[in-house]
Formats: sequence, structure tokens, C-alpha cells
Amino acid sequence: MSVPAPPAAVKTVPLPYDRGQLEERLGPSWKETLSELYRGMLLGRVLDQRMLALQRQGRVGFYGPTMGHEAVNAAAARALDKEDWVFPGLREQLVALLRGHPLELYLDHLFANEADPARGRQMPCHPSARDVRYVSMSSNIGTQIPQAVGTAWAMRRKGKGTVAAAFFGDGATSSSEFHAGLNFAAVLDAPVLFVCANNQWAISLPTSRQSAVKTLAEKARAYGMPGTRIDGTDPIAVLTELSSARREISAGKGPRLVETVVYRLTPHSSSDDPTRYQPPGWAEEAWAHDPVARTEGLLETLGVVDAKGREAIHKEIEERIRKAVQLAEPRSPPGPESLFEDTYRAPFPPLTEERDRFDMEQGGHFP
Ligand SMILES: Cc1ncc(C[n+]2csc(CCOP(=O)(O)OP(=O)(O)O)c2C)c(N)n1
Ligand SMILES: [Mg+2]
Repeated sequence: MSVPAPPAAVKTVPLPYDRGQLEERLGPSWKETLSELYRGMLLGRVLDQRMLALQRQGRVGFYGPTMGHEAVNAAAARALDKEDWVFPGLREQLVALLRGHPLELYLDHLFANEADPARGRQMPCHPSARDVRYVSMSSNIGTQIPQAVGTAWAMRRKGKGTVAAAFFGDGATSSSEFHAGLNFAAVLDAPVLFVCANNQWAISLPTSRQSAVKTLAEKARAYGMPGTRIDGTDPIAVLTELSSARREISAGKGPRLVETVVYRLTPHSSSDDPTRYQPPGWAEEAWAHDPVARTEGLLETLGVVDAKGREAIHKEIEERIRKAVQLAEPRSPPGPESLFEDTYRAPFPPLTEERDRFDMEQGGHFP
């Protein structure tokens, strides 16, 4: 797989806003808000392009891109409060970065080196970022949904206005965890914001073969909570919807689900070939809804960021990523002694014995 790019002659679907509408939706500092959303989205895009290239060069083991989901992630990072919890699905790593998790640490994680907070024990793209309340994702689809509900319920019992955001894909809405999670959240009035990024595919399975309902949002109503469906490639729509949903949830009005319709612009992961299952014309339609290109078009039309400005932001981001790669790549992998750490607070004799035996077999080098 090469780094995905738009097919020739794609016509971007413009974002339908004029200045007045933007001011009405985003307030008087709409220009700053829009520029910041764009910067965040571009960080996700350039990072994906660079990491996919490194994966093809054999420098990163695996990569799960988020291209096409950037508007949801940048807007969600802005809509959520610092104290809120994030339980990601497969494609929300950008949310952690935009909440302030250092890019350098994320790169340490991707290279699975000794500075990786997960000590190389999680798959790449499964970061845990305790500093920004971003809980490591489980590869098992849907498991994060009841985890978010439990956390949210605990927050409510403590009397806090904190919200837990559970992100998941269209495929996850057919998991039993989705059912259990939504049902419990509604019954317990748990402050959860369910964000479904419907990218229309669960690896090779289209949404139409996954669910018989017309929209995934209507599944929420079956459990007794509001569900809305919006264009997830429009950062303004996503920010407006998630902010108002978060406000209501935090005010004690119960959980909400927002379905954001996006287009996956890449293979499912670095281990997938979508040309084997996506129909002709899919790539053209998907790239016409590229959230980054749509936002660039709007910024250009309104005279907020022109081609020169775009190039400068692009360069700045590339440089940030280059520096972080330069730091992370040469670091050593975690030492074998780390296998015996992190499980128990105090030495646990059976484990200590195992560690010593292992060390002896290896020639006795453990510190
Ligand atoms: C319980 C479970 N079943 C199957 C898989 C294999 N699997 C990994 S990702 C994926 C598709 C997920 O689709 P979706 O929820 O739409 O998220 P997306 O990848 O499109 O973001 C599947 C079936 C898994 N990881 N866990
Ligand atoms: Mg999907």
C-alpha cells in the first residue's frame, strides 16, 4: 500500500457556510476557531502520511490511519472538557494529541521503544495517555463502550459534571457491548457522549450488511436516548453538535449518541487492501468529502488562510514530526527485565523467582 492520495480530477464538495453563519455558530472568534480546527486536522493528516510511509519502509510495525476522520477528532478534542474521559475506538489518537498528549511520547509508542508508556506491550496506534484521560483502546471491538459507561456512572455518583466520551465505528454498533453499554447508560442516566464514526465500512463489510436500520443514530432511540446524525466531514457541524450534546449531558440530562458520517480514505490498516472489496467510484466519492480539503476550501474562500499560509502550517507540522521521529527511532526497545515489572506494587515472590530464573538463563545481566 502506498500513501493514499485523491484520484485525479476529484471535485471537493464545498462546506456550505458564509461569514454570518460561521459567526452565528462559532461566535465572534470564528476565524481563530476555524484556523485551530484546521491546524489540528492537518496534524492528523500529515502524521498519517508520514507514519504510513515509515510503515512501508519497515520502520514502524503497524499503522492504523485516521484519514477521513480528522474533522470528528479535531472538533471532539475541542468540544470536550479537560476533565472528561476519552474511550477511543480505532481512530481517535488525534484526540489525545490535541488534548495535549506529547507527540514525542506518541512516537515512542509507535516505535515501541523504552520510553513508550505502554513499554511495547500494546499494538502501535493503541496509546494510553493518562495525562489527558485517554484510555488505551482494546483491540476487541466494542469493549470501550461499557468501560466508558462505568466511568461515567462513577463520575455521576461523585457528583461531578464530568462526561465520558465513547468513540466507536459503525461495525461496533452490532457488538453486544454496544447494546449493554447503551442500555445501562440510559437506565442509569450515566453522563456518556457516544460518538459513532460511521465510515461506512467494518474492514471489508459495508454498513448495509452490518445493520438493517437506515441510520445508526436511530439505534439510540431504541434504548431511550436522543440520537442525531450529522456530516462528520464538516468540522463546524461536528463541533456545534458535540458541544451542545456535551453541555446537556454534563447538566444531567442523560446520555446522547451522535452519529458522524465520514469516509475512510485509506485501507482499514497497513495490513489491508480495499481494492479487493470497495466498488468502483468509492474512492472518488470519498475524496470529494475529504474533510481537510473541504476546510481548506472554506478558509480560502473566506480569505482566512490562503495557499501560502497552508504551506507554512504544513511545513511547521512536518518539522515537528521529523524532530519527534528523530528522537524516538534510535531509542532502544524496552529491556527484557521490564517483562516482570508494572503488575505488582511491591515485589511478589513467585514473579521475582521467575525473573531471577529467566535472568540466569540469559547470562545474568539484569540490573
Ligand atoms: C470482537 C471483535 N471482532 C472482530 C474484530 C476484528 N476487527 C478489527 S477492526 C474491525 C472492524 C471495525 O469496524 P468499525 O467498528 O466500523 O470501525 P472502523 O475500523 O471502521 O473504524 C473488525 C471486525 C475485533 N477486533 N474484535
Ligand atoms: Mg467503520
